Formats: sequence, C-alpha cells, structure tokens
Amino acid sequence: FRFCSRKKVVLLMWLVLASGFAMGQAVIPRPNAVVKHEGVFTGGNELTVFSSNDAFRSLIPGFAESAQRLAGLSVVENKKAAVRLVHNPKITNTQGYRLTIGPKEITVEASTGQGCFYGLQSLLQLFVFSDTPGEIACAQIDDEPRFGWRGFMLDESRHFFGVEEVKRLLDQMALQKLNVFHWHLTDEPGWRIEIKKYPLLTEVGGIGNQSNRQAPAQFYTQDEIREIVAYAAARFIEVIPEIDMPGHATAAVKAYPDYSGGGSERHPDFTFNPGNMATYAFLTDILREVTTLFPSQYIHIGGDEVSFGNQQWPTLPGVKRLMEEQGLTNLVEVEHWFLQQMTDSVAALGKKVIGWDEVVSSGIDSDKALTMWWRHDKPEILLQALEKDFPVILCPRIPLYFDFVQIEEHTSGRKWGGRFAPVESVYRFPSEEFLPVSALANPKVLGIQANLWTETIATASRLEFMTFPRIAALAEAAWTNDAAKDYNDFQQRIQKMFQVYQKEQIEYFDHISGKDA
Ligand code: TNX
Repeated sequence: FRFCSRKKVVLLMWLVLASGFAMGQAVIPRPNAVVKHEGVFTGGNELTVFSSNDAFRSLIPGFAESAQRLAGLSVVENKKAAVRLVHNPKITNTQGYRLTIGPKEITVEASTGQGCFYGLQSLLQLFVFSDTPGEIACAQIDDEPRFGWRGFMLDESRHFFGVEEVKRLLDQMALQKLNVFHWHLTDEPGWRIEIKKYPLLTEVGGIGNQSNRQAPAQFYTQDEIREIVAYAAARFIEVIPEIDMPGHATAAVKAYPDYSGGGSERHPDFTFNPGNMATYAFLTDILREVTTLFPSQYIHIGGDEVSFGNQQWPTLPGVKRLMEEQGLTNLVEVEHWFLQQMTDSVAALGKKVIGWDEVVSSGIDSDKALTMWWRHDKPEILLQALEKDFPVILCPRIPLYFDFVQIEEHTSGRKWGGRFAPVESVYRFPSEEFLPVSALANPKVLGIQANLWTETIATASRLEFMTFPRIAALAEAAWTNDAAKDYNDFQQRIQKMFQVYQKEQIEYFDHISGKDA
C-alpha cells in the first residue's frame, strides 16, 4: 500500500512537472526554448540588479519603473545583485537573449542592448504573472525572434489620438517585443505632421477628421515627433513615418491646391499632380524635413490605391505633356513614373523607400525599396515581389487589419466578404492558410505587421478595444516559431495579460468570455 501511494505521488509530481513544461512559462510571446529546473527564485518585493556593461545598465531604470508599476517590485541597483545583466558576444542573434533563473540568482545574457531588453521583458512578465509575489520558477530560457521585423501601424489621419495614447501603445508593444511602429500620418481627412517649410499642411490640412470635417487642426509638432521617436527608441522600437503619395493626398492639396492632381467623384482632390514638376520639389522638401525627425533608414511613401483618384489626370495639361515627353501611354505608367522619381529622391536623401504592394509593378529598383503586401486576395503580387527580390513585410488585410471586427457579432468595424480577423486567425498567421507556401520560408520576408486603419475608430478606447488582445497574438505570431506555438496555451497565458490590461486601464476584447470589456 505504502509503495503504491509513493508511486502515485511520483506519478502526480511527474504530471505536475510535465504539464508545467507543456504550458511553458507565462510569457507572451512564448519563448522559443525553455528548460525548467527544480526550485524557485525567491526575492521578496525588492529586487537587486547590476550590470558592468553601460548599455545594459542604462536599461535598469526603465525596468525598475515597469516592475514597480506592474509587479509592485522595487528594483535597486546594487553590485551584489541577484539579477545580473551580462554581455555575452556568443549570443549571435542581435535580438536574442538567455535568461537563467536559479534559486539565488538570475542572469540575463545578450550581445546587444536590444537582446538584454527583451530578456528583461520576459523576466518582468514572469514576475507580473507569478501567483506568489517576487517568486518565479527556476528555468533556462534561450530565445530569439522568428522575424526581425515585428510591426504595428497606426493611422492618425482618419482620427487623431495624440502623444499620450501613442506612448501607451508603445509601452504595450515593448512589453510584447514588437519593434516597428509604422506611423500613417497623412491621408484624406488630415495631415498630422508639422513641416516648417509648409505650415499650411498642418494649419489647414490638419483641420478635420473622418467624423467631423470641421474639427480644429490636430497634428504633431516636430518637438512632439522627436519626443515620441525617443520614447520608442528607448524601447527598441523603430518609428517609420508614412507620407502617402500620389494618392491619399487630399489633406495636403487642400492646403496647397497648386499641387492637386484632382480626383474622382467619390474621392475629390485625392492625388498630387504628377504632371507638375513643382510637385516633386514640394514633396522632396517635405521628405527632407521628415528625414531629420526620424532616424529610421526607411521612409514610407504609400503608393496605394492611386487609381481611386486619377480620373482627372488625362485632362491636366501637365500630365499630357509628361506623357508625350516620357512616352508614357497610360495612367498606370504615369503613376509608375511618379513613384520612380520619388524613389530616387528618397535614395538621394540617403533613405530607402517603403511602398504598399502597388509599387511592385512600378519598375522601382528593389535595392532601394521594401514593400508591404496588403492585398490578401492577390497572392500573385506577393510572389512577384519576391521574384523581383523586394524585401517584403506581410500585412494582408485578412487577418492583419485590426479595423476588421474580431467576431461575427461585432458591428462597428469592417468585414470583407463575410471575413474578419478573430484573435485565433491572427495567432495562426503566417501559415499556408493565408499565403502561398513558397513565400513562407523565403528569407526576403523580413517580418509581419498589423495595421490599424481608423476610418471606423474615433476614440482611444475604441482603438484599444480593436487592438487588444489581438496585438498579443500578433506578437507571438511574429516572435515564436511554429514548433513552440500553441493556441490553447496562449489562451491560458492571455488571461494573465488581461490582468495587465486591467491594471493599465486598457480597453480590450475578452475573446474568451466573449463579453465586451
Ligand atoms: C485600404 S491598406 C487602404 C487604407 C484603408 C484600409 C481600410 C491600404 C494601403 N489602403 O487607406 O484605410 O484599406 O481597411
């Protein structure tokens, strides 16, 4: 009897361990390799941290602030520290880290500040999600991302959200190891970035939004832009501005009608005029100022949906002349010529261009550009982009447009042919379900990104409701290899993340209970 019960105990222990192992650590995105060790680290509510590496050391105040806010831990720098941040050049992935948790000490190893930052985010989450404050299970985590580019795009032209909301978003992105913030700053309803040389862009072009065409001008000053870029950089997030052209230009040409290329009935004054040579100088001036604000090597110049508004081009004298001079036979060729000129301008400013997937057929040089594949119903464009050697970011409308609803019953938001973007489908991305198999393992695919367009999103709380928790599913899809992904396990961990959202007063959709938060 006794023997039998001991056997039972062993079996039970084994089961507990095995299930613990299967469930992994409570970290989102799920780390790629975790080995659990026996024992627990117990630090109480004070945590001592030290690094002799200056770059790593500079991360301690940020970690301390988050640990205090989210886990109630007070972090102090101390040479005899429990947590050591150690520079290890053998960790070759610049975004990778090793986190070793022993009963008495914890080490975070990485070869770069970014890797160390991610190790700290994992450590932070372990403390936040721990059931006993200050206590976490011993383990060794060896982790690095599946994709180097893990992005999120926010459209602030249709509706404007402001510095504080953007910072909240950046905080959450950082916690989930997302590293690119694509900022859609110009479009039909409003121009949101101050350009000193052309003040009317914001004074006039900043007036109005999708809900109210008369709303007082809203935009970011250059100081605010610098503040946000620095805030993001401290969290290893690169900010990439988008200045959309030659379409989606309505706000700009409202301010400077000389550069208008007209539009269509549905989209009046939608384009810049490709036949007016002054347009190119005007746009290059704008981009020159933009490059001084954003250290990123990229500038996004849009290039999408130009056909929506080029109906008036044939009647513009400049366009006729341009076509004759350049031997262009149709409007698509005019559009392509425009994109080629602007790609060269951007190259001359020392930057690379990003364009939506319309640019793939424009004849621009794939050495000078990167493209974002968004038309999920056109997989052939993705394949063409790869054939032409473009670096590619995957952000197909289904399932990575977060202006699409999360469940059938949600009415405020988009659906496309009855399809939308549930949390689970974001999680399952990228897979054969959403794109051609040959694109899946192509090294030219640098990463994935979700895009939040805001025609249907007017308030910060709505923005958050559409973003959370899908952004967590996105982060795991971008970071975690297929072998370590597990949706059922994610469903467990996301409930811990809901507690973080509650603490931070973030609106989110509880897709598990189905109740609107
Ligand atoms: C298409 S995606 C657009 C945006 C809209 C979005 C709405 C893209 C390059 N263009 O202008 O906001 O659909 O889902």
